[in-house]
Amino acid sequence: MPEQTKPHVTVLGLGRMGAPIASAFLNAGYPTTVWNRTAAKADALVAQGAIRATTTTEAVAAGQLVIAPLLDHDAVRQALGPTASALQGRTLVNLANSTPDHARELAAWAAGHGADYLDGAMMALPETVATPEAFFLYSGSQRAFTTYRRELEVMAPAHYFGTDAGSAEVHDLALLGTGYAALTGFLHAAALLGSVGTTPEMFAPLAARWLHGMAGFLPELAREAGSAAYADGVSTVDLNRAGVDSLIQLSRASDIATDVHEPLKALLDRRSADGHGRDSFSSVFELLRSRGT
Ligand code: FVH
Repeated sequence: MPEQTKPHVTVLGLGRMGAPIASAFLNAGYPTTVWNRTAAKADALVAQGAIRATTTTEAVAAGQLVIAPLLDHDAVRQALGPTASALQGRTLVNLANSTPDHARELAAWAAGHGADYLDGAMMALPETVATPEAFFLYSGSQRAFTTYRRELEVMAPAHYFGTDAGSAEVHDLALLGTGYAALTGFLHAAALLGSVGTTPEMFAPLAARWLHGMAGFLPELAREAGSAAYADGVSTVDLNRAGVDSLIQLSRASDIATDVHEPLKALLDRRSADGHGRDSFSSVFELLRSRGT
């Protein structure tokens, strides 16, 4: 694509995520305007070729595509509040972490001021921006996603979850929940291993290898939960109930908190008591899913 056909991009917020995002657009040859509440954070980007805006209104007016990797919902409202009249005809991509309802509220607010709105969630660390390791989730205006997909992919591979602006945040929270369970499990294990002299640093590579293997188990888990077919699983409720029970007993004996695994034990106990001990482990899904689905 010739340079002159690239849309002008504005990046509002140059924190740990915003700075590498703005830098990625500059590296990709996009005319880029930047704004940050603490103005000095723009200096390095201006040296790289970015245009400095001194107000958010000036920043929004400069860009057809306005990307906001700000701290949170309040920061977005405070930064964008004064810019309402400049938003007409722009596409706003809100990358701040927020709730689905906040995303929907902003979508309605942006639409009320004549802007297309995409809500985004960044599944990335600052150093992985603009690498294939990162991926960003989007929902909201289909037109915005289609029109600016190439620009969105400058930041990270882009996944679209439909026109409900809150949907990207729901998927973001679902992924965070998956990660929290694994990471909390790791911290519990590291505490447990302290009693036999294995440090967290020594354990981390082993845990990473195990989690990699566990990830390979996800398609089977998904197939079973998706079709409610739990009869042929190789790893049953009762088998895992015994495993989790041993883990809790060892934790108690080692004076380590059992808070991480007690809830799982309670779910497995319930499944077993309900006569599903020989079903696959994945049948715990029946206790977690909404009764309405
Ligand atoms: N950092 C991470 O590892 C994670 C990776 C996954 C995604 N999260 C979310 O990304 C959003 C931005 O996070 P961040 O790490 O870039 O955050 P900071 O480095 O703290 O930068 C925050 C920027 O927001 C500006 N800001 C804060 N409050 C206001 C306000 N009231 N008005 C205007 N701007 C505001 C702040 O400005 P300043 O402090 O430099 O003046 C920064 O530009 C976030 O949702 C993560 O959950 C990050």
